[in-house]
Amino acid sequence: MRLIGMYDSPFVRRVAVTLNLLEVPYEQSNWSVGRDFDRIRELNPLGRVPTLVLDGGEVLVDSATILDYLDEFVGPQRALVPRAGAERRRILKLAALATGAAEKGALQVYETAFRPAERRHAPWVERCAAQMHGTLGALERHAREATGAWLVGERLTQADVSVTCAFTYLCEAVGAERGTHVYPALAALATRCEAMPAFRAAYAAFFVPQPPS
Ligand SMILES: N[C@@H](CCC(=O)N[C@@H](CS)C(=O)NCC(=O)O)C(=O)O
Repeated sequence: MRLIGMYDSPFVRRVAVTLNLLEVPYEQSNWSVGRDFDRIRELNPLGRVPTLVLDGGEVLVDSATILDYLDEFVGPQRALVPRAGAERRRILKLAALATGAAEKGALQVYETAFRPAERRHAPWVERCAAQMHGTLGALERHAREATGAWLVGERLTQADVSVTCAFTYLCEAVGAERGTHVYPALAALATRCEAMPAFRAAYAAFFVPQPPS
């Protein structure tokens, strides 16, 4: 398998961490959505990462679709999301909230990376920031109230992976958390996860995307 995209993207990273946790071998093409826009579009008409190229040449797009495939690939005993039931719904909801918050963070980054200063619209950025913080607040409450060893139950799931990848990105790229006091339960989860080899092997410091020249 070949994973297209850089590890400073929370969407690419949750796929890479999942591949590592599930011990699925893969190659990474460290392509940037700015610099390598054209060749990403040859594989994925959206010009987005992550894009996953399977060994037979089939191309999968969008991190949620890719993660669903990886769970199917390793089978239900090792999957990071159960096939059915209340735990599945809770994990998918937390993962969707986390990636939604990451999308709102990315929109704030793009406003400065891709839009000229005179075209920026402060109310739009404020709206994105409010959505991001509202969602991080909801995730923080969930993390505080979790009764098991992890966000959902006693084993690490896709909720922990996605929340950690989104939270680390939002702290580094958008300054979502100024010190551990704002979202302490999320910070504790991220510290725990980021110490794991599967996360460490798929980390890159955030790099501001450059528009194609
Ligand atoms: N919903 C998508 C979001 C992926 C996404 O937004 N990726 C960013 C990189 S962080 C990207 O490709 N941005 C370039 C663009 O949308 O033009 C997913 O989960 O895979």
